Amino acid sequence: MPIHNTSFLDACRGQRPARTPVWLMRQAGRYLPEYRAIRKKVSFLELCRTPELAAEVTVQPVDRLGVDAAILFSDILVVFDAMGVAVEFNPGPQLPSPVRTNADIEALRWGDPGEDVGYVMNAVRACKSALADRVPLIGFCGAPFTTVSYLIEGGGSRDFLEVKKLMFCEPVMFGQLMANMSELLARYLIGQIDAGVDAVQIFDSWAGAVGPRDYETHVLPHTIALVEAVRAHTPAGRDPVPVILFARGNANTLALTARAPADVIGIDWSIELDAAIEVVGHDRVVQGNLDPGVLLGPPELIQSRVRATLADARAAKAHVFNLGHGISRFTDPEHAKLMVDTVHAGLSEGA
Ligand code: 1CP
Repeated sequence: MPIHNTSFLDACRGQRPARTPVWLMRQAGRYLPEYRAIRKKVSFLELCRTPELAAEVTVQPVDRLGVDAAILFSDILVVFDAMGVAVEFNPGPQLPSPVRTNADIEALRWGDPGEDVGYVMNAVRACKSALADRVPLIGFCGAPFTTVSYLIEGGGSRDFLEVKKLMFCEPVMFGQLMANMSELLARYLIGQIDAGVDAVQIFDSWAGAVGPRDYETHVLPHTIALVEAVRAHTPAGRDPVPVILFARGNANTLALTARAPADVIGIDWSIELDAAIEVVGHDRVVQGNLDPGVLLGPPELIQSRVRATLADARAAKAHVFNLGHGISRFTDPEHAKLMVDTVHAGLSEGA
């Protein structure tokens, strides 16, 4: 069955649909009472590993907010199941045994995501069936650097000193780890595509942890390899799926990020969207970039900031409206709905 609402996929492919498509990073989650109700009964990992429940929370924001795309409910770190690396969520991720030494790295398994993380592929199928082609489904993974950062730091980090120690003291080993991760993530995303996702997003949430020179040398080549491997894959009987690359943290590295041949460049909220478009080029499709904190403000402010972002986006080839990072758990769902409705209302002629 063809998808009914194609505005998101049309924009990803460089067209300007009648209404600007919109979805929110982290749109399924703790700001929604219906999500909290399910989380009272099951742990986060059980939720990720139970396809019917993952599908239920994936559809929740589509029902409540009327967004133009759904994103698979999962986490960037479940891919560690293909590597024999344990991870706990309380609620942020924690690794009981972070990977730091040569011996740790040599002990890593580079498994088969289709099998070892088969519950994600089953969740994709359950989501597609629950969505019944109302809107497209986005699959995702972490970028090699963000994923490797969690592996080495063992959780979130302020200064990323363990990652930098390995990167600067053992650059060859670090490069090999990044290359292996990039290949694993490519197989993981291709598995999601073959299971049915309509687009994929690569989250480089910690790209801003390194300076531009180190980003260019140690990080970006592996991100580009991942984007290229995924874009080279054409699922049987379907069009190639668009790839969105979202690298957070540093407007200074945006020009470098834009070298990646992603169909859509995600923009974080640290730069105004018109300035970001100057950097990435008017021939690119952009996604973003309302500060998620704006949704904690009053309704009039939300509306005016949404309109300002829509006006800025006119300089791009096409635009997918989104936040400039994940929605805060303290957001009033009514404010998220107002954001979506204001995007859909668009700008009046000449505004
Ligand atoms: O208690 C709970 O319910 C757990 C909270 C939670 C949730 C709802 C975590 C733990 N992960 C998720 C879901 C999740 N994670 C999604 C769901 C789909 C959607 O968008 O609706 C997605 C896309 C992610 C991706 C993710 N996980 C990223 C990249 C995006 C970003 O926000 O930068 C990162 C960095 C993670 C790691 C992670 N997992 C969980 C948390 C709280 C974090 C981040 C913070 C940290 O490092 O402590």
